[in-house]
Amino acid sequence: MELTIDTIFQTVQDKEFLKIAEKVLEGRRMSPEEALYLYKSNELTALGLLAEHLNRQKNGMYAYFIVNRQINPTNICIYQCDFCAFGVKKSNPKAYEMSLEEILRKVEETYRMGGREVHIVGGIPAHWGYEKYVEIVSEIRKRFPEIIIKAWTAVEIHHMAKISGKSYEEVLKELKDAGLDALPGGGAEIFSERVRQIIAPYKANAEQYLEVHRTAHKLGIPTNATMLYGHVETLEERIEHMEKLRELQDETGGFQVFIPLAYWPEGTRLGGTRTSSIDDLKTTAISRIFLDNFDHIKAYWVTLGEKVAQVALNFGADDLDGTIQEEKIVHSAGTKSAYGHSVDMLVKLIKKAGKIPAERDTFYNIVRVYRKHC
Ligand code: V47
Ligand code: SF4
Repeated sequence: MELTIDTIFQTVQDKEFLKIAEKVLEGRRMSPEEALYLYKSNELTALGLLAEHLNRQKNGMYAYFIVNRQINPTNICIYQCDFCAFGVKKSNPKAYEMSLEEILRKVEETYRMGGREVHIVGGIPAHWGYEKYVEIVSEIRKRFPEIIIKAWTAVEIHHMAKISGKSYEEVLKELKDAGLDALPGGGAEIFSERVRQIIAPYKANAEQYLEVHRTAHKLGIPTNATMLYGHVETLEERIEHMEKLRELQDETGGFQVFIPLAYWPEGTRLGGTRTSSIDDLKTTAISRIFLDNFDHIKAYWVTLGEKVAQVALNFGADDLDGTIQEEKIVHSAGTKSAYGHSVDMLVKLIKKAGKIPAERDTFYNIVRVYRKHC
């Protein structure tokens, strides 16, 4: 018997699951109630297959990565979110702040080794003025005209608007003129106000996060979107989060990728336990199916760990993020993944996951494909 998606699905006993799968395979949009059903269903392999089928329609056998570096200029942060072990008060012995020269040295190192992107986010110190954020971008742009600058989360943009008295549009225009190319997706956490009151009551809320991204898209600045899951949120709240992103993407089309971030509890005030691999794979797969208007789903190896990230590349994800070089945020919270990876290692991880490694830029333009013989 020829193995087709139909014959594989014959092994699935759950009639409701099959109805949802059929609907999705016909190209129809899944409802929040159906997404919740998939979370509660135990048909893990069929769920993975369904998500992977949809991923291959969008991305074929490619799995993407980028040669990049994360730079976190400071860990001093006024917001003190309870899930975050990275942001500390200025008086904390672990507090640090990089000088502009230090930041530029890191960018130079990245540029020299063929890096295409710097991903810059950090804590939010009370003593930083608005000009500091603009200066970091403009100095990098002056010295390195070609490097792609993906910098400042919506939370940082909201903060800049607050301290400068400018609108989101004015701040984003000024940053774009200074050399900003894209916004990362951090700061979204979970949009539910109930959850935000518990884990991050002080920083930009859901509406503000979404408005920053809406404004960026309007100005032609592409952005990414994240969801931090596995702490105090319900499954319904995860789906509501994805629904808000799906709605905004329908409106603007400006999101490039969705990044589910698994919560790490070590050293945080919130505490809790790690997510299970089953939850990680279900979340990857359901996001691939639910976010039908997103081209890419990231299996972020830092939060998933390299091994689960490889499996996630067969559960609907198509991107591993990058070489990163120096991840600090999730390492502060206990992740056991590496701090960074070489290109060789990422290529190997992707090949062993059965996919074709495609090196990309920030905008998902392919710059090199690593075929079998490479
Ligand atoms: O917003 C903080 C998360 C995010 C913890 O846009 C934690 O391409 C797990 O957004 N356990 C920052 N996660 C990282 C981020 C990101 C990473 C890679 C690529 C992109 C992109 C964006 O890290 C924060 C928060 O959601 N985070 N603490 C923690 N304990
Ligand atoms: Fe600060 Fe961001 Fe950490 Fe919140 S998540 S404490 S805003 S660094």
